[in-house]
Amino acid sequence: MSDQPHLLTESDGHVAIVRINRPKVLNALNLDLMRDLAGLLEGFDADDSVRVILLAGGERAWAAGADIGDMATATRADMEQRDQFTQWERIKRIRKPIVAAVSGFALGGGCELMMHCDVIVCSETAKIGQPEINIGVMPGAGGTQRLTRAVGKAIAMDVVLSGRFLSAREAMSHGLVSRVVPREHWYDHALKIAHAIAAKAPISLQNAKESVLNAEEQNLSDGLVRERQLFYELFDTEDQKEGMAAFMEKRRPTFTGK
Ligand code: CO8
Repeated sequence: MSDQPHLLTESDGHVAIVRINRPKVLNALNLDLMRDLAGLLEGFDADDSVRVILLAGGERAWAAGADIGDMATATRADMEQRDQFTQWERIKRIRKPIVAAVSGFALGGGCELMMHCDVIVCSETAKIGQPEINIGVMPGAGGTQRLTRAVGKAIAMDVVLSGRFLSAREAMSHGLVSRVVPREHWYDHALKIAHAIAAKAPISLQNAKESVLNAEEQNLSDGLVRERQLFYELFDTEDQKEGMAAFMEKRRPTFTGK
């Protein structure tokens, strides 16, 4: 583990692990943490030995939102001056798959951070919501947009306007999370899934991630055009040759990321 106190890092084969570590405030996301998180993720994105990033919280909280202490007395000008959403944009641009290991509270900015991840593995204990309405504000790091795209207007309005929490099962049934796993195995399961993804061809993973994310931003025709380009690109890779040869030869492929 590294010595960045609010973020712990570890590497496990091709999986880089980041754990949010502010348990006393339920992993509230302060400005320094978000800046450091963006920097760490960019470092892993540029590191050829890393194929997948696992982003985990603690057992009681993935993250209970932005740090309210940072914002309680802020003016509009203070908030604009901080330009904190730059960090979120940096996280949005990470090309490698990010697996979220979520247990306990994923609220406000915590839910928004979870939605920046690609595969969301959730303990059955998870409580997910956008409760900013209870403290006189509203989601600001993509909550109204990504939540609505994920679950549709009816549920998004309910969650955002009432501030109620979704259980893991509800979140799963609405398409907000990828998998719900037993509480005692939430972390191990997420790590296992990260390793399973890390065994795939790295360039395929990145192209596929880009293409799926395009579906949130582009219209169908543009998304299909880009998908085709990304698909063709993969035929320039050694891993495509290896993957298809391995299939024909009835053996497991060995992917090198080339
Ligand atoms: N910020 C700062 N401290 C927090 C936060 C938070 N978001 N959440 C919890 N804490 C602290 C509590 O103040 C408490 O500290 P202390 O022990 O010193 O009193 C400690 O964590 C434990 O919390 P509770 O005692 O409240 O624990 P409970 O089990 O009773 O309640 C809850 C758990 C329900 C999660 C409750 O703590 C809660 O409601 N937290 C706030 C949730 C919230 O409103 N989140 C949204 C915040 S605003 C936001 O995220 C906006 C994002 C927009 C942009 C992002 C920019 C970075």
